[in-house]
Amino acid sequence: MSSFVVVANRLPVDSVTRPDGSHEWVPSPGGLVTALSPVLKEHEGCWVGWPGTTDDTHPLEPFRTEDVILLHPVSLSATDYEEFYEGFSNATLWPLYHDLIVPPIYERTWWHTYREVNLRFAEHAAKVADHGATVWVQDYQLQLVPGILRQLRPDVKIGFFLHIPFPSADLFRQLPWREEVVRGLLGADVIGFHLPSYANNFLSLARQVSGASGSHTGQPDTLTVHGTARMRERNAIVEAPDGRRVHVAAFPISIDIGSMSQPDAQAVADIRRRLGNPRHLFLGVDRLDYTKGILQRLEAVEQLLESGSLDPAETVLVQIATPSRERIAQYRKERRRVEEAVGRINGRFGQLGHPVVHYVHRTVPKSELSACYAAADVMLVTAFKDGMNLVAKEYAAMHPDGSGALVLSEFAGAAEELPESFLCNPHDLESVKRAIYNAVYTLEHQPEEAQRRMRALHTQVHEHDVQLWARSFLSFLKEPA
Ligand code: GDG
Repeated sequence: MSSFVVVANRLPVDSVTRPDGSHEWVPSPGGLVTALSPVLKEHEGCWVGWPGTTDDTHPLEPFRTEDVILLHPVSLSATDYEEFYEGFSNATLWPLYHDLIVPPIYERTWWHTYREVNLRFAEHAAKVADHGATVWVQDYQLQLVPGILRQLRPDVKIGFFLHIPFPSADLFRQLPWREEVVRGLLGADVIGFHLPSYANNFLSLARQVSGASGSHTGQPDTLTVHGTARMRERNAIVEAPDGRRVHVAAFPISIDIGSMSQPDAQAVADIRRRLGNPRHLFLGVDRLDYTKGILQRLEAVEQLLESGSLDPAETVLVQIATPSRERIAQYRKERRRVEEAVGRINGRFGQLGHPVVHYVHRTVPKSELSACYAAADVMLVTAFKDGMNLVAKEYAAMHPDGSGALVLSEFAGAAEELPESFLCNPHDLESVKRAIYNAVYTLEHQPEEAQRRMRALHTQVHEHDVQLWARSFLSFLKEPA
């Protein structure tokens, strides 16, 4: 039994098959794991999640990796994976929560599987949580867990954090199962979002979905949420149907800057040399997802090349597009469109031995990624909608000397914290082109201004790391202000 339990869709491990066919678990360190490791260690905590494989020949007993964190695997069948993960989580909730960049699919069988899988996660958490334990549930795949866990274990303290945006009430109301999702979330003691605006969206939704007086029919069509659900500064209180006070607050996530080592100057110079020492080196790093605006940034660069604002002989764009959710049709479509654009731009503007766009559709090692960040003159983050966007912060972390420039979408949560970037509206190609052009112009003609901006970005990220994020959430959960 543990006094601190993290519940997340994925366990922080990957299954790797050795050449002899046997398999081992290797840790997959991410910011969340690093931020939570000290707390997990201190409280002999554990992590409940899916190990990432639907192959049930693997034993699903609790295990530890080389690290000391105890992992409790929750199994998913191939059908669960299709309907809960690819279906409801990523073809219903993901597009709905990202403002309908593509149409969400509302499919009742997916919803039923989402409910079943959330029940399974909640039951696991209920089994391993000590009396009075703290349970921290993560993200959109598990929004019903707080509500179920509250019923199973009224003694535990429950926190929930949403890593993606929360849409405006008018969009969310499309969801046929909206009441259940809101009820699920209200099982928590604290519901955390990246930004006050997402929290406000949730609060006005809670008021709208609730109606004034609760359900007359016994059907869960109405939900009683009284009170003054209004964000004051960074937090607010909602009264849940059972009379509990639920705190709603904003905690902008960040990166583990301490674990990011600066690449040596040689590695950075090597990258630039391999790319032909371009005058302007642009970089994009994203999961290949339609929310990230990869195609639009390619088109913006293409038009700048076309108009002569950028010289193809002096320009290189490296686009790392990590494979993501490739069995979902919209992701395959996005990949096709991105790859067509890469081919077209290189066909139009590349020379033999000198493509303009270097496109990588693989996961690159962390050290190489850091070297790319450090080498790039201009980082392009042009998401149509993004909860936060850690890539923008990682780039700033790699430029302590004030070199480089960040082009950043207004629609990424990070824009709220990084106002010294070159902000753009990704829905307006002229705005993206302008931001790219301004970044290049400032670097070349106003180097002091460029340095001032990048230093401010670096300081912001340096002073607000992921450890601060985790500490703020957990201390608020312990003692809401
Ligand atoms: C969700 C929300 C929110 C990418 N390619 C490689 C690689 N990465 C790493 C980056 C970064 C992470 O993946 C991506 O994080 P983002 O925040 O940019 O985006 P999502 O994956 O959509 O994350 C987002 C986040 O949750 C946290 O709450 O900020 O808004 O959508 O760390 O470095 N890492 C390596 N190789 C790659 O090729 N090693």
